[in-house]
Amino acid sequence: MSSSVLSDAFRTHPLNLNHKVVDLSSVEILPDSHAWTSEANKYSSSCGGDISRLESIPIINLKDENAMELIRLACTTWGVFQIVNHNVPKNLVDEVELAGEKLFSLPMDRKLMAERTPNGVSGYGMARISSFFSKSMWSEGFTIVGSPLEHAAKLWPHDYHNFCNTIEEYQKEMKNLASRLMGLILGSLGVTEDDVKWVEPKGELKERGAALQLNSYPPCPDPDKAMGMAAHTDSTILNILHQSNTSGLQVFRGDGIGWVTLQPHPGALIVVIGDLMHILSNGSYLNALHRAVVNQTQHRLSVVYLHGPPSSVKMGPLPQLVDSNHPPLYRPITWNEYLGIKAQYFDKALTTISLANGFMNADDDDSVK
Ligand SMILES: O=C(O)CCC(=O)C(=O)O
Repeated sequence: MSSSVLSDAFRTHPLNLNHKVVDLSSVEILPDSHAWTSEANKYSSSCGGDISRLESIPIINLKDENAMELIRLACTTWGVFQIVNHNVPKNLVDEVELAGEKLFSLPMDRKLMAERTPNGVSGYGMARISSFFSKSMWSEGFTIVGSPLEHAAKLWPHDYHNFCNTIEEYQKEMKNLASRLMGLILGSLGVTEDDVKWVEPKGELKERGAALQLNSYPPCPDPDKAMGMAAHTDSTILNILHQSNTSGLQVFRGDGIGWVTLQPHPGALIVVIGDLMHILSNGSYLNALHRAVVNQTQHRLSVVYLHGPPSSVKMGPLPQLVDSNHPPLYRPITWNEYLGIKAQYFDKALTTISLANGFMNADDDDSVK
């Protein structure tokens, strides 16, 4: 089900096909197509504001008895936090990173055999958000929705089992961790999982709104002018991100602090609050604006688990968080509809469903499940 949700939204708003996949490992001079300047785009690194060295993103021990309160604080000030003692085996995280390295180091003609089609969601290609920008990003990606088998068999016709086993094992661990995080995050909002039954529907991974995204950022000849992944918020409830031991992920603090680099912390996973959790929390939890920058010498890799809701559920601010002093800030919406709006309006998507703007269709007043 999740694959059809994602495909439908992208099929309605196809990718900008002007972006060609370029073999970045063989490029010695930054081509104009990849040169971001402040004039060219407000999302480029050269005009992104200060990089703060004074602030650091919270690291939360999930075994800490105050974990819920710390999560609340992190979600209201950052919209992102790192977690340790999360129970995901270190060797599995190492294996998934190695699987990603093996994939991205394949020759380009082999990777293109598993290329994502303009109408598809799974497979090899550029960052999904590329279609919103006139400049190309200095990265390549591989998206897995459901089983990795079809594409893995194209990449390694005789030897795809190890890759598939590792990915499937990691997907299972991420699904469990996402459920645990949902319990903690909802708890930190004063809501129980029983209040929000749709959060944990029974069913297989393939029926749920989830995807795994591998991102690769090769060394770049002119990193100050390039952008690994342009600034965006995630269209999910939350994402769980592992980054290899090279920094590059930056989070924007809107309260005058600017861009803050998320330094790799041994054994930590990063939790990024997405647009849908921002809506559920009635605006109190921040959907982190983040981007990935590149460097001249080191290859960087990230593995991102995207956790979304079941496709058919209309969700809006949780009723427990709404009263006469806290009117609902957004109209209820399904994930499918939201992905379509995001594909069209990108950073303005939330504004189009904001009730503060008086924007509301006659058929949009269903109560939240
Ligand atoms: O690679 C990173 O650190 C960022 C990835 C990301 O933001 C994404 O996949 O949405």
